Amino acid sequence: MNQDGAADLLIGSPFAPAGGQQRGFVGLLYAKHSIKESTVPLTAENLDWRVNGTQDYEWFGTRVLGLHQDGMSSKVLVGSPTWRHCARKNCSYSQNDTQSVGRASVFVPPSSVPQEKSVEGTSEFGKFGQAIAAESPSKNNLNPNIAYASPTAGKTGTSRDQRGSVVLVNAQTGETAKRLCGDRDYSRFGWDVAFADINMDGKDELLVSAPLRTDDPTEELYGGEEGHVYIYEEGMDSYQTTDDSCQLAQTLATLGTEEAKSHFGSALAVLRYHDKINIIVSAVRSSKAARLAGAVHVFTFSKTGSRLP
Ligand SMILES: [Ca+2]
Repeated sequence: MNQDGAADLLIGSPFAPAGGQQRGFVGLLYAKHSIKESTVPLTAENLDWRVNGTQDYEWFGTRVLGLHQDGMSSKVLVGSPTWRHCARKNCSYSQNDTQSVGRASVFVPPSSVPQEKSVEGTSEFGKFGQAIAAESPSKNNLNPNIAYASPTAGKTGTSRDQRGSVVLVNAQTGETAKRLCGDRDYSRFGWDVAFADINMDGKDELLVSAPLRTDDPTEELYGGEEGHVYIYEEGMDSYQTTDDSCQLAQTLATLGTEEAKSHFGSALAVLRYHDKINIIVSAVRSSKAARLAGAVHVFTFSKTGSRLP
């Protein structure tokens, strides 16, 4: 975060009281020799930088992301998925509040004042900012996007179908490039998001998980909640659906297992190793090994072809 070549530690603690009720906080611990040479008991007092949430139950720090660009100070993006639009000026509880809209705030440590206007969700109970990912800038891509997910958002601001949506926002201009939506009610599209250059063409692909997505509309006959992970190419073809503000897009590939109720896509991680990229997908309710034991699936992609171990 301070660009000295040693990786620092960013921590989110979304349920911490932080001066109220479950406001949450984020903290930053810089890598330094004093830590390397001894065992440091890590408590909130050790943090070099800390910012608290400002609204009760906003869960500030559910997602924390460091953002680095050449020649610029590193930024910290913080998601508060249960942040609400207050109806009252002093933000005390009101029945007219819009609940769990969610928002993402931007900080540049060591300052603890938000650097830019926060980005907010548009859907009541949409939980904007539950997952955030940033495309890596490259020679081929000087205008990286940030993906903000609202996994319980409806197709429109008022619908309650919980399809979920992901908004792609240009990191430089703040303009919205696309709003992708789940294709089926209650699929929780955007539960997690990640960027990774899977086809090794120098540009990141977007990964979006939908852990409750099922191919069985009855959720009784053969499936239910098996979950999918969608992979989209940058510059994907997308099309507007007729009755809403969402877009559906052509996928490069879809990952999944057939296991019902496994919630494939509960979390995503990307691990680069030499010339390979590993996409790690958890299925927290998998019963393959033992009842509800959970499973982690690793998909390895390389230039010479991909395989499914
Ligand atoms: Ca690529």
